[in-house]
Amino acid sequence: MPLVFVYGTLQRGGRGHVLCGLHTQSTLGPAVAHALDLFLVPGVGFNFPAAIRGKGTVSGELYVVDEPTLARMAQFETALYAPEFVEVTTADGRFTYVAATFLWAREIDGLLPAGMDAEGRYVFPVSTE
Ligand code: PCA
Repeated sequence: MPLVFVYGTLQRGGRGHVLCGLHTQSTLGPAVAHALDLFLVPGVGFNFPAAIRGKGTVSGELYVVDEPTLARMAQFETALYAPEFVEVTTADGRFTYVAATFLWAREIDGLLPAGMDAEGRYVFPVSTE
């Protein structure tokens, strides 16, 4: 079954998490994705995150999902994002995998750089969205 890294609204507590049924799927827990940069797309009342290939590390969560869940996630992300493979390491640093993730598929002109946590990893905090 597909391994999927989520870093935005699909994270636990985010708007898309239960909607897509991710709460019913197995998780490998918190993880970081490599060689990405993270921006914020300004929205009405909230910003949403946009990761692209880059030099940074992005904090998120890793899931093993079934095909129906993956299909719901792709539908939720719309054509603004495209599924691509990235290297992801579990937060405990023990395991590195290649996982699918939804990268921003549009221009980044006008987007804001996302914030970082104490370890210098880009982070989109779902609790404050
Ligand atoms: N949803 C996807 C990509 C960005 C977003 O807000 C995610 O959580 O990984």
